Amino acid sequence: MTKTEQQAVAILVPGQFNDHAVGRIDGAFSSVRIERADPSLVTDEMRLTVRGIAAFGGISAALMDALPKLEIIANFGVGYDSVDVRHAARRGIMVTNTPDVLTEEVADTALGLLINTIRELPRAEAWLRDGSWLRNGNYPLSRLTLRGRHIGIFGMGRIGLAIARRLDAFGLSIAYHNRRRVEGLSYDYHPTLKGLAEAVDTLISVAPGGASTEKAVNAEILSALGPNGVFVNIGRGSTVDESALAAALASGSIAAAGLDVFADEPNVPAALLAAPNTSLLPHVGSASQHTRRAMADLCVDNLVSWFSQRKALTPVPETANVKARP
Ligand code: NAP
Ligand code: 8YV
Repeated sequence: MTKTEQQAVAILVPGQFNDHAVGRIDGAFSSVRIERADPSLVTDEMRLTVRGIAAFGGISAALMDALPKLEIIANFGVGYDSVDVRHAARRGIMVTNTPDVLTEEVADTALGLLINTIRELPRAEAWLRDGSWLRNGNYPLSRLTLRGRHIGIFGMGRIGLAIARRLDAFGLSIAYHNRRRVEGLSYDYHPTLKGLAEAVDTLISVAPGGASTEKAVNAEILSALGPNGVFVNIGRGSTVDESALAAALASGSIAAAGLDVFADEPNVPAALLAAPNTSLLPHVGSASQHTRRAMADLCVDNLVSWFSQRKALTPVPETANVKARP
């Protein structure tokens, strides 16, 4: 396909999207904007012309079916649990994501969240800013410490490994749970999440969302961490039973939690907001201008490569065998 032919290819961009990505899509293709990824907003012209989607949020089977010419969904993010990828594979639609370019940023955020949770740094800063230091003296000593902790990583993939590398430098012991042992990795492997939770006092979840991890972190897993236990979630909110987490924090079944992700974003359960032993972030794991630009570039590079070379750069495993139509 020539550059001029490519400029006629219609790419649907639902909802708000990264500005740099939109600029590049506008330059390379013919972009089509709709308010949200809702099949009822698809016009007859879109049905006839849209061959790609640049996706920031969920893409349903119904939206795919409303677009008979759809060939590729380029997801802005490494996690693609909000895209109905099985339906895409059945329909021969390629799905791509943005691995690697965000790994170090998300690992940095995970470490920040872990320290904030354990050493109460956001509360200490609030103490300074609201005049409590002047009025009441020093901020109370933190009940918890990172020293001597045993860390369990649920999801020892790209980001899990980057978190582990950082924790190595902190001198902490590390173990992990995946469905499969990672070849050549010396950290203790636990074939079950329960086994991991029993062996550690600090659980960091960086597992993907989806059916296989839905509410995997439940009351039983949390109580296995023990009363000194800390839970940090930088993966997906759906992996946690949030009611059980709120109950565990309230009863002292675990000591504290740090959360960057929630089951129904941007809604955060009131019990987690009110809990004094939570440190909460609004899903900012990868949210620096630097990293979001790199994600935007990879998202758009996938579209460009698909239409110019007929090959995706970073296909998700479920659609890795999807071939471009002749
Ligand atoms: P990855 O390299 O694919 O790692 C995922 C790991 O999870 C793999 O090691 C996988 O091992 C394990 N896993 C998957 N399903 C599992 C299951 N059912 N039970 C146990 N382990 C399971 O992905 P990544 O690049 O590290 O990203 C991980 C996730 O982080 C993303 O999917 C996304 O949800 C989240 N994320 C969040 C942010 C944020 O802003 N907070 C940013 C980026 C990514 P096995 O296949 O052997 O089980
Ligand atoms: C983004 C993420 O915030 O990559 C992921 O899986 O969760 C984050 O980097 C999100 O994908 C933006 O849509």
